[in-house]
Amino acid sequence: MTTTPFPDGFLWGGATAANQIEGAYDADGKGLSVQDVMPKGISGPRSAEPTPDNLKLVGIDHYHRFAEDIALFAEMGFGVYRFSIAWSRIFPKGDETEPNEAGLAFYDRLLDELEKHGIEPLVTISHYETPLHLAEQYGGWTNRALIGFYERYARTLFERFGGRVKYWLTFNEINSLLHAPFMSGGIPVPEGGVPEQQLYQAMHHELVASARATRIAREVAPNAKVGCMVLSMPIYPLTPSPADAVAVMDADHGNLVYGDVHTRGAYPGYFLRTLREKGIELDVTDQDRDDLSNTVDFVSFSYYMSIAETADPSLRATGEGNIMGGVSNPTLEASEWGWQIDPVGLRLVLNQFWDRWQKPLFIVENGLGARDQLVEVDGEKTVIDDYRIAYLNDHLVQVGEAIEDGVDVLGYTSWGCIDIVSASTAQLSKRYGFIYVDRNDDGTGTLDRYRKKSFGWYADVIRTNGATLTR
Ligand code: BGP
Repeated sequence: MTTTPFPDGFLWGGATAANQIEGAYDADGKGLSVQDVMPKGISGPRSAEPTPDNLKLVGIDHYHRFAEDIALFAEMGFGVYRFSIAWSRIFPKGDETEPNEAGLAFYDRLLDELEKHGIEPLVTISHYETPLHLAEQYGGWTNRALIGFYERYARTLFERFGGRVKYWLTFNEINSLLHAPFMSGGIPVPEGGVPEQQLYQAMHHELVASARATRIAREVAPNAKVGCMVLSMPIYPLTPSPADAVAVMDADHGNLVYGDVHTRGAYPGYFLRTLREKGIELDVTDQDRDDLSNTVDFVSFSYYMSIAETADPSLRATGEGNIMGGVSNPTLEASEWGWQIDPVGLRLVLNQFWDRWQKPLFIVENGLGARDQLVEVDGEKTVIDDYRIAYLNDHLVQVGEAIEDGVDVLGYTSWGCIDIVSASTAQLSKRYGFIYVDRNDDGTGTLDRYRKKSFGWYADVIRTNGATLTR
């Protein structure tokens, strides 16, 4: 007899983001977003305007092929699909008073398709897609005015879709703001970097905006569940020395503060100490404090890797990693992009978040970015991606362990369930999907879709509610 630790009703599915999948960057009145001028991802230079080498302008043309893609998700048995709404489709510049109806209509059609297949939507309101105009004219989230623009945008979404979308996320990986200011916060980065005072103020503005969105949802969409979304990364001490343990605690606090504010409604003492020691004085109004008290219904997070930390500056050469790096852990292997693979870290993070916040958790990103080789088997094009199956299997086994530990986990959406453009490097060759998309880094390809081996594997996992996972 096969058993599974996953509870009935566990939500299995996949996740994407508008700017990485939709393409159609200027269709039906859409304005430009920061992504439209980031042809090389986080590390490359900005372009003055959209350039043809920017793969996101076409993405995988999901804007025109969403019905076909959702049918494939349904074939795998998805119970949930996480996608983001492109802010600049709804408010092309970001500061208008009236939304763009054609943009809203697109998401109506997408939701129709999900409903047809009985797939629960999970919507990210802002996923690294700040309208470019807000970056250029306002300085992005450094400017308090963005709270009002975001509030109008969020209210528009709750009013229009609140009856059909239950799960909402306010900001993707909100804790990446200090590390990737332009992509994450629409903050133009001058030579020498953005002053810390402004970065922390931007962080405060986003936290207030997130809490306001939660408050608005309670008013206009009472059935909605609103969650925050953080980039999770367990941090291990490089050695057992107390100094390294403190270095870990400090680094952890830098990430945990976002979840602490979202779940407790106020800034924790360790964060106030950080501000004091940096000589930063935040502009916090009474209204802000009142807004922050609107705490979330659940906490969601991405998980790809763990890192190590040390107090020894001579060892602090930064390891490669997802937006924020750390020190490489000598006990772990890494993906081709240098992200250290650590399934057990996912169990640790689930336990840490549950112990700390006592809110239901949703794993909304996890997966392996890898190069795939398209081959022909029995006349069908496919990819034999055993490496991806192994990665996902081992991580899901650890989710099962955490559930056995008593952690309340709502669901799991694997990242880039269909191949999309990478966020950090803007490549298509960094593939995460169960579905191969024929598009290459030079922009060539038919955009045809093919089922990989992992497609059938994931369908079995979903069908058996995890009983086919191998320990
Ligand atoms: C997260 C982002 C996603 C995403 C993923 C994988 O940080 O929320 O947008 O793409 O990481 O990263 P990458 O695409 O750089 O491999």
